[in-house]
Amino acid sequence: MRTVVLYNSPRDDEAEVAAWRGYITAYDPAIDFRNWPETGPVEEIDYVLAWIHKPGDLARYPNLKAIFWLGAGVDHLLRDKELPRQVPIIRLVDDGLTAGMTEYVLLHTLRYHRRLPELEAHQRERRWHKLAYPLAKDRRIGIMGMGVLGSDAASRLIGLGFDVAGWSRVPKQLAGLTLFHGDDGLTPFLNRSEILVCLLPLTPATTGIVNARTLAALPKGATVINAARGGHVVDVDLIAALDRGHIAHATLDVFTTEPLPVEHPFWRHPRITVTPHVASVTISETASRVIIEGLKAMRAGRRPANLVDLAKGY
Ligand code: NDP
Ligand code: OXD
Repeated sequence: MRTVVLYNSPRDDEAEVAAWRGYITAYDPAIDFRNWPETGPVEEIDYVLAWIHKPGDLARYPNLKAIFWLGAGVDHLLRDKELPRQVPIIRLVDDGLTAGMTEYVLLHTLRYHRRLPELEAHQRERRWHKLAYPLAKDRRIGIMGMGVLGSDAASRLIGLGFDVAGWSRVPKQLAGLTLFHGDDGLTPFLNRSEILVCLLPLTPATTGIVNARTLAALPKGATVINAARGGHVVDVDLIAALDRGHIAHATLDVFTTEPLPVEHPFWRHPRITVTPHVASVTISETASRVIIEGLKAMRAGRRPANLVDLAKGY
């Protein structure tokens, strides 16, 4: 029987769609690969590959067998009030995506560890001034979110000799890491985090988690890297903590409104680095392999990996 796959990522350009078409049809030339909004008869659609789709659209396909989400964070998808909740959702867990995020976390933690923002400020003043920095073993890094991305970044940082702690929802054990969990673990985790990295999913429980109270729990002079979702940060609280000098610098890749509006104060704050949601990007070359494994599992009646748990919200 014919399988119809609908690609539903309206922001992608033709080259990106063509790449996905190539990978999926190389796996099975009999797959009828369609690109939204050219859906054809909606009852023919078996699988959707989606990213930042038009809310409500996924309810239009009565015979949908699975939604393959082309990103790791499913918050946009779960905000869709018409999401067909009985359809399995498979999120993206892909070595390419993980490697990209780990590079971003290493780039910015090393930048803070070696005090690069201060050296850059000195360069602007033509000031030759050597700044001390601790050994990596004496630098405490805290990663909120010990999932696929957080644990990979943590293991690379441990490899460089850093003193790394992680915070998760439920207890876990990972070699070489100091681990905290749950509400009770949050304050002790923050108290020791000189460089805080947010790699949490955006859920009702984590929305606004980087706020006046949690920022105040970090050591004075701490730095913050948010590569998860803009909704994790209370923008005004972060700016207040920076302006007070409690937080030394922040690197933000994600924002409540994207693109970040031109008038937003983050753009021109002297101690904020803004990147345009590029901490890691989905690369079809590696991501398509994972999607194909998921398609194979679904077509063979097996349970695919990386199913989203709607009750947990990630
Ligand atoms: P995972 O689902 O693998 O990991 C999520 C982690 O967060 C888990 O350790 C989980 O705890 C923890 N967590 C969830 N809720 C809570 C809570 N209430 N309290 C404490 N810990 C909690 O996700 P990934 O690592 O794959 O991705 C993380 C996020 O990164 C994505 O959701 C996405 O938003 C963001 N992202 C951003 C990108 C970018 O370019 N900026 C690119 C890719 C992803 P537990 O282990 O106990 O379940
Ligand atoms: C993702 C993202 O969730 O790109 O994968 O933000």
